[in-house]
Amino acid sequence: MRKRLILTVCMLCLFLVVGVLVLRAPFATFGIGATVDIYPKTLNLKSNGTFVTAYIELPEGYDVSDINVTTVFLDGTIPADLRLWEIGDYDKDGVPDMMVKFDRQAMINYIWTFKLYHMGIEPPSIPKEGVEVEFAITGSLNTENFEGSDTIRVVYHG
Ligand SMILES: [Ca+2]
Repeated sequence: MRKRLILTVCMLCLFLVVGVLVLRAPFATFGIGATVDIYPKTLNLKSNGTFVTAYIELPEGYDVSDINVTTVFLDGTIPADLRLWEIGDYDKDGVPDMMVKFDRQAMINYIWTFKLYHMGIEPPSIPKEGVEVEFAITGSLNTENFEGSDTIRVVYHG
């Protein structure tokens, strides 16, 4: 009788723990909604530029200078350059933003391999007007994560 009671209590605890984990999961992965602006708005896959720039703004109550730049990634794959970040207000809207830079050639390789390939586009078949590609930028500040995304046009001109 006692054994059954203990077993029941254990089962209830297990359901509780699993329930909490399931409910928490979506919040844990989503994090703070950031506003992200990626430049250039049109990226030529044949260009020899060095960097792609992104500006990150956080909602009220969060400070971009708390962002740990070593945690900032484009699509969870390409790390932000650790030397070239800067806090400013590029769009002059009174909300501070963090500028980060990503290696352009690494990004171009990533676009061919993981973006266009999955859209069924291969080098010769990229449309003349280009394609819209969305990128997510994620990172953390203190103990929280943020995530934001932006869409840019990708072209392939000689
Ligand atoms: Ca701003």
